[in-house]
Amino acid sequence: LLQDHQLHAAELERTFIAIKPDGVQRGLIAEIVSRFERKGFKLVAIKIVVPSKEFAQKHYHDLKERPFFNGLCDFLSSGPVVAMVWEGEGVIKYGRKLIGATDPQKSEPGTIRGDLAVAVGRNIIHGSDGPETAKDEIALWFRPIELVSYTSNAEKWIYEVN
Ligand code: IDP
Ligand code: MG
Repeated sequence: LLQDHQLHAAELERTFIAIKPDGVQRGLIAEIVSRFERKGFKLVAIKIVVPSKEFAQKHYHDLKERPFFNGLCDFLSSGPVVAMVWEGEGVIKYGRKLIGATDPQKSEPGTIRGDLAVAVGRNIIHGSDGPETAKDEIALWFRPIELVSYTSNAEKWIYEVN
C-alpha cells in the first residue's frame, strides 16, 4: 500500500532556486526562503557556495551571446550564493511567479523582485524557467545525494489527499 508521500514523490516537480550575491549581502536569505516555505513548497536541498566564473558561465550558458553575459557571470561569482531545490506541485512555474519579472521595475508588488529589488542586474534571485532547465540546473549545482526526500508533516494539509 502506497503512503501519501510516496504517491506524491512520483509526481512532484522540483526547481532550482538561487539567492544571488546581492540577496545574500542584503540579508534577504530568510525572507526569500520564507516566501517559498509559507506557500507550501518543500525545501529538499540547500547550500551556500561561491561559484567560480566558469561555473557561472555554465549556469548561464543560454545567455552567452547577450551583451550583459560577462558582467552577469562576474557578478554571480563575486560572492556567496544560496543554492536550493524546492519541490511541490507546479513549483517551477509558480516559483517564477513568486520571483516576479526579470526587470524589478516591471515586477509586480508582492513578488520577491517587485518588493525587494530595483535593478535588473541586481535582481537578487534566480529560478529555473522550465522543466528542462530545472533538471539541468539541479544536476549542475547538486549531487544526487544532496537532494533529500522526506515527508513533510504538513503535506496532508497542503495537498488534497484521501
Ligand atoms: P531570469 O533571471 O528572470 O530568468 P534571464 O533572462 O534568464 O532572466 O536573465 C538572467 C539574468 O541576467 C537576470 O536575472 C538578470 O540578473 C540578468 N539580466 C537579464 N537581462 C539583463 C539586462 O538587460 N541587463 C543586465 N542584466 C540582465
Ligand atoms: Mg533565466
